[in-house]
Amino acid sequence: MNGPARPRHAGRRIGGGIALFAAIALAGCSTAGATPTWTFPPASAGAAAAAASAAPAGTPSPGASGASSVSPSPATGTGGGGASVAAAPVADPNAPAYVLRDATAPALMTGTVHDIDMPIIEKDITVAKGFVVHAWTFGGTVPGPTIRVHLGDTVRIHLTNEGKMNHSIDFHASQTAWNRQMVDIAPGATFTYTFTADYAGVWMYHCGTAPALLHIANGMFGMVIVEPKGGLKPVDKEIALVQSEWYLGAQGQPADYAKANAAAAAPDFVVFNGVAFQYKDNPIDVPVKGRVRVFLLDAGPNLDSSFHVVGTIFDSVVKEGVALLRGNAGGWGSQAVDLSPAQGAIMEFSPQEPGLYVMVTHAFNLVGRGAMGIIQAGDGKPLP
Ligand SMILES: [Cu+2]
Repeated sequence: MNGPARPRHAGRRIGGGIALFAAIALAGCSTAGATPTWTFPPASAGAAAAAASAAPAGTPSPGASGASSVSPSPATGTGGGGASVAAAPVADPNAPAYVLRDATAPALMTGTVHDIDMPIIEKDITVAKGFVVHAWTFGGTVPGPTIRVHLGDTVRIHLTNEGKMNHSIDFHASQTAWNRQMVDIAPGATFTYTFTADYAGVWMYHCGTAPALLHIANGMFGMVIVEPKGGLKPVDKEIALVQSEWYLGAQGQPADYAKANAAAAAPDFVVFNGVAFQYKDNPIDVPVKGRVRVFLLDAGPNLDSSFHVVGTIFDSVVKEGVALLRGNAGGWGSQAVDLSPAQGAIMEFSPQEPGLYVMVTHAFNLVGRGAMGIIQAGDGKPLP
């Protein structure tokens, strides 16, 4: 379950997944109704401190990319500009453990018309061990819930702004006027954004309220998957990943606008699905020689992704509507898929032997900042 977005009809569940993830050696699982929520066990302060200090080599202290190395840019948008860069926080050993997000892609929604409740919620989220952001969210999670529909479906998103400031939403899968539907929603107000899924792909949605940079940097983004005509073929494992950056303010505060707005982006963390290194700590299980499909969105707000899975080759890639097809006559394959902010892709590969396959953005200055995870084929043990 990716978040508390509340579909209004049975069977139109958001963020549901297949049960393969159950095999992962996680320490804690609680259930709320029918939707499992995976979390780490509540760590004692000492354990949390140990975990924070045990971060892998290369894990940045936010101080390393903090105030001294970032020059705030002049304000070019509305609001927030020109502020000095916040003092970089240090890891808080008492910060709550992060909530693991199931990387399993949600199931295709049933039916052709979808009513989805998506409350806008401002809340504290642990984005890396020891670091808490007062995030602004769609549905209470960062990223917001992943929505997966058929080509041609009608999607109605019912938003209620439970926060303290204006927010809005912009679905890249839609074709609509900015000043009709991407409007500010005041605190306490509701708004329904309606679109038809006219084109297949992996699409971004995000808050567009000024400064949009800050609203995206503070967590307001998510993924829409529109399946192509005829649907996607079943595979053994589907993974949905959103790459994004965190530009930390003080502990427990929103992202730092001046830091996010710097011309030379220097994020504290670059993450898959909102949390640094969560899939390094909790590898994603796939079957040996099974087919694996990855839905990837680069939410930015600023940096590109170069997605690569060490030891595999993508035999099928659809990036922004351009396809490399499995079994093509020339025998072509792909090693890394480049996505600029707001671009999406679907990649497929098959791990050819048991063992561990590291997924990264191949911009290696960002790998040590959290954009790294492990895909485990079989029991993870390499062949002798
Ligand atoms: Cu917003």
